[in-house]
Amino acid sequence: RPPVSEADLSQCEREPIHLLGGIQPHGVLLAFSEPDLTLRLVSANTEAWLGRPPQALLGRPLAEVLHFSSLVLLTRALSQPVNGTLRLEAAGRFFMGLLHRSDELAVLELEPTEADFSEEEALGMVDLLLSPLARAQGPLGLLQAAAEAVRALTSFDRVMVYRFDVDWHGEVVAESRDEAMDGFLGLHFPASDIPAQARALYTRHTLRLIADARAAPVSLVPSVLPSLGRPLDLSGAALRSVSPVHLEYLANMGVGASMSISVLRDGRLWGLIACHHRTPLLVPAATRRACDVLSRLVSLQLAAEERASVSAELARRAHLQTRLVERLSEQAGTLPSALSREADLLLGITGAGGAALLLGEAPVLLGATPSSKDVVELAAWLAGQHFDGTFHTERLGRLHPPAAEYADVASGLLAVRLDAVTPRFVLWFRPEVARTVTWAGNPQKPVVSGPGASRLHPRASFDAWQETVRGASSPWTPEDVAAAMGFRGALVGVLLRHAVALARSNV
Ligand code: BLA
Repeated sequence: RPPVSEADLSQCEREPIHLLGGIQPHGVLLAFSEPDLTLRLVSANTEAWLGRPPQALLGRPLAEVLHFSSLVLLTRALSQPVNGTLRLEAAGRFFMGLLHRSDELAVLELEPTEADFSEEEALGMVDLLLSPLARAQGPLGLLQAAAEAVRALTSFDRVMVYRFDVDWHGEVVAESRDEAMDGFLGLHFPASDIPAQARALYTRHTLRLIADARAAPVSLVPSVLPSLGRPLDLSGAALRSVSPVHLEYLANMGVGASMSISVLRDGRLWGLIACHHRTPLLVPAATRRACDVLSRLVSLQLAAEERASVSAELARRAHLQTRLVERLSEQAGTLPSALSREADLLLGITGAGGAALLLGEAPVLLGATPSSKDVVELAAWLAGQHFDGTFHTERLGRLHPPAAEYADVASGLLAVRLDAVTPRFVLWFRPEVARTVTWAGNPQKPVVSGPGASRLHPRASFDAWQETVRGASSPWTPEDVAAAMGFRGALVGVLLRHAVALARSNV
């Protein structure tokens, strides 16, 4: 395989990965027309698996390949709306058959299979499938249990749960691995590692197995469909061959086999359960289905657990805010000094690293903030911005260039303005996220050289990710913004009471 060049890398998003015109060599593909069941396209490796070369099969009826009883099974499956896996006999051996339709052909993929699962094995599998759901343990505990269950089901050397962020970069949030494998837990990777068309495909087809990352692909015969002038669309084919760029990425990671199971939330790709093995690993079709079911169960449970943890978080913030307002009402002295005594509460309600209060007098700074002078200048700029109640950004430096100087403490800004007339604000700051993430891999590991290789190395990939998030904080969630609004309302109330008390004492 020729090395991947920088030019290939810049084409990443445009590579038509469903039209590469090849399959992985661990099975055979037969495409036939209906209802005549005549073979129209086959993979080039039929002789090895079925004893007849492609030219001897094309134009022939499928009945010449499949055992009669298997043909009956297949015909029945063709009339069903959902196509599962079929145990089929051909050329004197058993295969797992996977059936789907593409480009007006029925596509049958055959994978060699070992003996059927025993009833005990099948029940053991169900136990494993349900094991992550058994304990209520919060979203991260659930994902950790899911990684462990997939590893137990498949025997992969490393199983990770990879969660996408809003900008499609991702983070490894749970991991179960053989001790000899590098750990990736906590590492972030750029969005380009899994390009948009691959993510789209994983949304529709939720399991992807690369059984041998070093194996050469097998071509299809004919390579181009005469009616369409392009290769057969392999979007739905389990055997679909792999982009050479991704194969190089896997090689650089020392991965011999990989499997990814999509985790969807509300029909959207939330993350992947990503599995690695040092050597080739042919995960049987039944085990793959079990993993797919597990991932769907986990995603349902995750939605429930996340709802619970969001409401717990909202309750916690509401509690902090009540305490804060109580303290402010109790405490004598000016409001800013009362607020600065409650710095932890004030930062806690929005999850900020620092805050500034501009209530008319000199700014009061709490936690990690820009300098007083910078804060005054920032407030003057904010006073000229039109916003309704709150203003927030993860990249202040882009909107307000002087802020690039203090991106380390204030890449993120969440601001509330107390009223429309006076420029009084509460500002919350968040640091640049790149500073809050650490590389957990082995920095001594040699980086592979060659064109493209440096960007396709997970270590370099991490550096690239750090580049893309320079000047950005972690995002403000709707809960953070709601908490800021809530605090603004409470603060305005406290200010009013102070003003009334002041007016009374002056009478
Ligand atoms: C696919 N890239 C993937 C997949 C993963 C990753 C999980 C799914 C297929 C699989 O399971 O192997 C990326 N794997 C990771 C990441 C981690 C991991 C981030 O283990 C972190 C721990 N890849 C690149 C670049 C390109 C690229 C620069 O790094 C540009 C061409 C392409 N990645 C690429 C393509 C696929 C892919 C084309 C689709 C492969 C396919 O399904 O055919």
